[in-house]
Amino acid sequence: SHAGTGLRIGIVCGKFNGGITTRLLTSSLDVLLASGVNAKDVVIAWVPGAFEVPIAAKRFAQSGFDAVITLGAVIRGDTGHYDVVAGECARGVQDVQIETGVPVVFGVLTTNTIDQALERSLPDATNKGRESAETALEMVSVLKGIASLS
Ligand code: INI
Repeated sequence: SHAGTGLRIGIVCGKFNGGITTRLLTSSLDVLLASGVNAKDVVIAWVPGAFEVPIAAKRFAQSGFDAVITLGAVIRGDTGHYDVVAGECARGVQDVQIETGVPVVFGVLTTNTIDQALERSLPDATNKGRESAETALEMVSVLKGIASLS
């Protein structure tokens, strides 16, 4: 597939639970590069945790990137404020894509246990980072298709 040729993609990746988020990032990059995105056109911003994801995503969306992929891992077992961190991250990410019109993909795992997070970041087709990169490419294409009708 050459769906990614010429695209600039921003990736926001949480450092919190970095062992998991790195697995998501690796799979995301695999998909992007295989689709024809040039490595120099992929910019990665590491943020402390999921709560900081939306503001970095917004900066990418305002800076000419074609799509933004957000990657993180919020694990309920680890935190008393799981619902706040996960909820605010999701809300912020959706706000950014609606406000800017740039697709911002939610590749933030929200799980009850570390085992569930590990399962969703295996190096196979079920990896959430892989799925997120595929969604980013698909949404760029969908939005271009809609724009071409007008
Ligand atoms: N951030 C995460 O990305 N995942 C978590 O599981 C998590 N927990 O467990 O608290 C987490 N907290 C940090 C948060 O995202 C912010 O970095 C912090 O609150 C500073 O704003």
